[in-house]
Amino acid sequence: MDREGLAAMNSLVDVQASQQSDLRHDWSVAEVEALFALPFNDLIFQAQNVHRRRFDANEVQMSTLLSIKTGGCAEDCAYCPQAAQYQTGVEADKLMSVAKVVAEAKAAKDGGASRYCMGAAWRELKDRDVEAICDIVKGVKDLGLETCMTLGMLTGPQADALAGAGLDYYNHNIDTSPEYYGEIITTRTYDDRLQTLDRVRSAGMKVCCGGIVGLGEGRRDRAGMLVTLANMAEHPESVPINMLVQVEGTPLHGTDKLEPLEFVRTIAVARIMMPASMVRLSAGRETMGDEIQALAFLAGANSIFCGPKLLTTANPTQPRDEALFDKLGLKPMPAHSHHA
Ligand code: SAM
Ligand code: DTB
Ligand code: SF4
Repeated sequence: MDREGLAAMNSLVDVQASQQSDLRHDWSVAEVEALFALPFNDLIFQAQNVHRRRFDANEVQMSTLLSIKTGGCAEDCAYCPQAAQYQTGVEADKLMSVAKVVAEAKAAKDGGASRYCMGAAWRELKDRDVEAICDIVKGVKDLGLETCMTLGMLTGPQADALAGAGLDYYNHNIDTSPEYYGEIITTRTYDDRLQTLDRVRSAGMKVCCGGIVGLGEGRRDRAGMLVTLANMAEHPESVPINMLVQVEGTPLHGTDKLEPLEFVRTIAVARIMMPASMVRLSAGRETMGDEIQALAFLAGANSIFCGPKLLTTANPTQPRDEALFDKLGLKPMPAHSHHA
């Protein structure tokens, strides 16, 4: 290598090293509350700066969701229309066939999705379903899509089996702060969640982990949730920030709505704390105006769920999202270019 080549290489190594060193894992809740309390313009400016160091600020990664096993869930998550004990009108269904899932995934790919996320309303994955789930992963991967699954709690060997089948991401949300968790779910603990996340990491899969705001939690809980995420040994590669979709029949239906600009602040703080992660403007877009979505992108969100349905509730249709992207000059992020 000539001298210029070596200099260029060294400066690249320096940039990479300085980018690594700005990934912190020692946040305190008080410090994060101080970020939340910044003047709005200062917070958004800081988040944009962090975002632009690693990402093209006009690119948004698109994932599509499919519920491969709907309803009848044994857990009591107070936000969830799929919990068996709430009367929400969601019918319990069996696990979808491999052929049906692959056909749905192909349609999503044709619609521009780069990642296919499949969710099951299970408390935990059962060993008897592992083979069918692995076949689904292989079928969707063969289409050239990235794969993500969310199936509830996993044992170590189950996580290894999913990784072996080629599953790229596992989604498992911590939902809220450790202090507020017991108000929302009583059938499992925060530690159960963290244990599954450890198993996903140990198996070598990428982690998709985030939470929900608008559950009636306080700002301190939003800060506490982000501290849990950012203080993990490695930041989750993907951080979905969901705005509660209020569903009639769930205990949280009728909860005071979160102020939309507080939602934008949560995205901005997540971006600042986890600069290299994909931050997803997740559930809740259906009832959000273009203005709040535009602010969320400005605050550093760079991923969305596209397609007319999340798991059981509505999401903006493709024409509506295309119109939004046109207005904002946004473009879909190409597959496999997501990691800063
Ligand atoms: N049963 C598995 C589990 O809970 O891990 C996977 C499916 S579960 C429906 C996936 C995630 O969706 C939950 O962790 C929660 O964060 C989110 N979610 C569920 N219902 C929601 C709602 N009404 N509004 C916003 N997010 C919701
Ligand atoms: C995530 O954080 N949000 C998605 C996905 N991961 C699985 C689910 C949102 C579900 C919203 C309610 C519903 O449609 O049932
Ligand atoms: Fe079940 Fe997941 Fe819904 Fe909780 S969020 S009730 S675990 S489907």
